[in-house]
Amino acid sequence: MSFKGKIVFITGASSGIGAATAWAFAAEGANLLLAARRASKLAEVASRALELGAPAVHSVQMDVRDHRAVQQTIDDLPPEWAEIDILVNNAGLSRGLEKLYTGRLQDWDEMIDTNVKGLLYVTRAVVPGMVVRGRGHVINLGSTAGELTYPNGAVYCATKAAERAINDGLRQDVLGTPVRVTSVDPGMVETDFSLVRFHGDSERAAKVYKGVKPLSAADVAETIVWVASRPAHVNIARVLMTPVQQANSLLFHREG
Ligand code: 8X3
Repeated sequence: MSFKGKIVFITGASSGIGAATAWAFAAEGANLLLAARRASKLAEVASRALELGAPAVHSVQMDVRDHRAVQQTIDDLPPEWAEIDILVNNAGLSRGLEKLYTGRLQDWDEMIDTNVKGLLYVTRAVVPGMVVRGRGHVINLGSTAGELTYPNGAVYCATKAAERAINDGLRQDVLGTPVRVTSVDPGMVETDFSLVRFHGDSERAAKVYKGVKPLSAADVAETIVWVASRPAHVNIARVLMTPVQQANSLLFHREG
């Protein structure tokens, strides 16, 4: 399948898996609609995407937590960008790693508002157009955390369990249309994920990856492009992927 002439909309595109996904689709010749809160970071991702072969890139500053802004962004798209073919619901984060009964409410709100409500808002704004046009693919970013809850991570894990339910629910609700729905669920990926989780504590973040060769953002991006490039009648429901040194969200083999 060729991505030439296709519009790929990626949320959380300013860094990590979102940026890597933009670059992977750029190399396949897709047109990229990129969204994130940080406009300057987004501009850097966009210029690299053009260098890598994207014929056109359109960037929008958008916070997925703001449902009015999300709907407005979609409603205001220039006509040549309005017909989104592939939506990559990537925006998401973790905040904090501590016992549920001592967790920070602010951290919980941030995760739930972004990972669950933001995912819903963007999906609600984009999928009606896909159904009307009779084409489209929604690719949601899940996690091993949605499959198996780990200690001190209940709320983050709950958001990814919710992503799994939403992904499976959407696939049932678009049945009878050609729209495809996929969840890509990585385990440990080396991005700013842990730095964000630990509120910028880089020493603590580095320990997460100690003795393990994690997945790269590019590994995940490659998988996203793969699910999107299956023939139109093939729907990959879910891809669970980890480093070889990780069996699930609880079990690792660490060197040294
Ligand atoms: C990221 C994987 O195990 O750090 O979703 O929660 S984990």
